[in-house]
Amino acid sequence: MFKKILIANRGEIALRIIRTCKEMGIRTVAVYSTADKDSLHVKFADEAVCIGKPQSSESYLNIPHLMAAAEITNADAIHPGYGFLAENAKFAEICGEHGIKFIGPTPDMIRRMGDKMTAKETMIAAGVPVIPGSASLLESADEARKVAKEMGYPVIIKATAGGGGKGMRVVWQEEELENNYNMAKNEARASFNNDGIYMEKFVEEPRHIEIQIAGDQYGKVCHLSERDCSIQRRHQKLVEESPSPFMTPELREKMGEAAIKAASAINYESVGTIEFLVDKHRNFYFMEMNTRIQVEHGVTEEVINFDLIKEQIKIAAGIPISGKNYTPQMHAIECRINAEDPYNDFRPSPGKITVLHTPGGHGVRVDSHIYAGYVIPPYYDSMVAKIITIAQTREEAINSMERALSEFVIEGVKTTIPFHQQLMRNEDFRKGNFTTKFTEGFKLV
Ligand code: MV4
Repeated sequence: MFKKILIANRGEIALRIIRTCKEMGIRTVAVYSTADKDSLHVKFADEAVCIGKPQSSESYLNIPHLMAAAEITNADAIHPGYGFLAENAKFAEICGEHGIKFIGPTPDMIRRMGDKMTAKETMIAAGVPVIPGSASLLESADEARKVAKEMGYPVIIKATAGGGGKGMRVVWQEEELENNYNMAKNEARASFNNDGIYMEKFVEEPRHIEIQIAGDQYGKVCHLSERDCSIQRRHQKLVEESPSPFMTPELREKMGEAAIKAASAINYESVGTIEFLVDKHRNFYFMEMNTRIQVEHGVTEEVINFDLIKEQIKIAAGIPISGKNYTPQMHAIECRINAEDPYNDFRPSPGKITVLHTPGGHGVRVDSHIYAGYVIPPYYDSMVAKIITIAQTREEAINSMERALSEFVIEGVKTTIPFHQQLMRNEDFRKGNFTTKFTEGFKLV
């Protein structure tokens, strides 16, 4: 087992990783930018190294600074958390070259899933259902027109280097195709320095349901059930839950097996997530694979009573997984609390937290790095806390969330708590009657 892990991240996920390391008897190294010198991850780690200026490019994304911090502290592994360098194949490669274990998949696995068309081709070869569309990258607007005509409109054009919703264009009729083709290609070139684009049939009002998987270094892969992440706004998840209110035992079995096939196709090692789009007939299609621990991993941890960070570290250390699949035994819902003004287009609201009271009690988990007097810097993600409530039934978990949200006091900055309070009272949400379009029609009062 590793003796000392450097955590190449900040905020709540850095704390989350430190917690598991402490329980496993592993020493921890925090890294921090000058904007984060008073952060909890710096205080809770065994050692801390300043790696640069506030801008991420000067600190949390700066590979030479991170490698120097790992070398001077003698860390034998690096945990990247999520975001920042978590899905950077080059970084994983450099860690390896320095004899430091990157806690995650190999650079090759990151690359193969990072390019979306390559990932899709891999899934087709493995027999995982994918959304009908172009068999490879589009060569011309003419080809795009042909593919669209065969499938029928609406269609969606996606950037192969995109993901997470960046650089997508929905086309409703042939007259709009050429223009959208050119715009998508130019956007992809400008954003990703890669103008590869492909086309799919546009699935209207789908659900986003993802399967957590784990694979070890010996070729064994298992699934750890699903999360429903359909409640999103501008491709930012706001609420996640498990089990999905749309799930059936048969669908879980099928999606679980497809997810295992998907991960096995690349001999995946580490924890990861297979994202699916699910249509109203419960047809499901591979969308993307996330080769990292995700923000919403805690939802799965609570419904199957399992420490995913511990599993991720054990896999990286070469310990085999049990190989059994999991079914949710509880219901868990997570609300992401962001320092944003939900009444003002979710505009970021950084600044000093003057008053803080965090909820607690039965069936409530709060993962957060904030404290009274903490100053939320403007440079990074605006998420300040995740509340997870856990209960026997979905209705009880929602009631518990309403109660927990009512106890949460954060003064000094605006937060998304009012949004979540109104969502928890929404009739359609309570009925489990929602798709990825839900927040577009949601009016905050
Ligand atoms: C789609 C789609 C409909 N049809 N692909 C958004 C993020 C990226 N992972 C892919 N996304 C979508 N791809 C086809 N063929 C709709 C979306 C989509 C979406 C997906 C999941 C969750 C929220 C979403 C919001 C808007 C669009």
